[in-house]
Amino acid sequence: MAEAASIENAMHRALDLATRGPATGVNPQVGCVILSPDGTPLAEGWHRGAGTPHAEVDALAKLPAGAARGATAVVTLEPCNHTGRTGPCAVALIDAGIARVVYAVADPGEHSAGGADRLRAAGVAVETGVLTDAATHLIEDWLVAARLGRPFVTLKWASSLDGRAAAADGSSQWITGPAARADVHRRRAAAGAIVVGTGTALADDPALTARDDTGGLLPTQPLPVVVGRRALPAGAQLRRHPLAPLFHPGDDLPGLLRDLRERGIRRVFIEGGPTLASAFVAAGLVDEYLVYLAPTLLGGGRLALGDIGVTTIGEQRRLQLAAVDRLGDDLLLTARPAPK
Ligand code: AOF
Ligand code: ZN
Repeated sequence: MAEAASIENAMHRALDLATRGPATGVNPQVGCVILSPDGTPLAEGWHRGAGTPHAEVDALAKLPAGAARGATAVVTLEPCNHTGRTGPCAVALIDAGIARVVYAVADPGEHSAGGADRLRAAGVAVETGVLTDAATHLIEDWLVAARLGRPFVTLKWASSLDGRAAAADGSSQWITGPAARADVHRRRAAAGAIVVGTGTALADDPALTARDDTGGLLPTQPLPVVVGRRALPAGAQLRRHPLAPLFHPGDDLPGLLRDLRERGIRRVFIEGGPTLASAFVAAGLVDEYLVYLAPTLLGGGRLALGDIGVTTIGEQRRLQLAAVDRLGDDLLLTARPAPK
């Protein structure tokens, strides 16, 4: 039987293969490696997006009939159990005579889940827990959509070392340096939408475009979304965004996120201000926090967040630190809600 080290190597390879597929659209990125019983790679496959074969079927198709008998399939996502645009991968693996399946992440899909049970029922050895964190990270936006029916939400702010997001007079440009700003623009381009409140839209007159360091537009632009009831002036920069801004007058943030998901948006970037950011935090709708921390002091200016429903220490929102990166003279802290 293929040993743990060759299984882990194959999962690393399957993760690489998965990234060849599209990171947008309704389907996840999935990769698969088929190993002979002694651990030699026999075939590789990956998913190329909705309507095309799944990774397991893509890999099996590269083998002559009978060649997968007794083999191990290493796949980044639990093989599916449904007939959608393609047949169930669990059945394709069983029919090919696969003896063992190792997958990294369970499929939470309403219709597709249950592949592991189906494989076990057919006598296939099924294991999980290999590179699960990396595989989860790769498809985190798709997993949030499958579990919660909404896009993955990133909340970003920049603050001074004393935790201020603006000076006492409200001015906030610029706290961080060029490397941190370039990082924000790259992340804007990778998001489907950028959301701001009308307070920020009126006070800062942001363009909400994703730009390179010469000010040119990056090839993909997020949909600008403005939440609140106040109208923007005709001359606002946002009115010149290449995509017509979406105006959302209500406080119904889950409704807004559902609407964005229905438009095919998988990642949303919340850029403030403090009222909107606090509302997302209070509603438990933030999946990832990006805090750009600049070595400067603003004493007395406003904070990044206001009321998030925490009044006593026992109610604090504990986060997990996922990464610390230095960007020029600034730090980027990436944090996620602590698992419950
Ligand atoms: C797998 N392997 O490579 C992928 C899976 O509409 P369909 O038929 O393409 O099914 C899409 C669902 O199948 C998707 O929501 C997810 O649950 C699963 N994706 N499963 O076994 C794959 N891409
Ligand atoms: Zn499948």
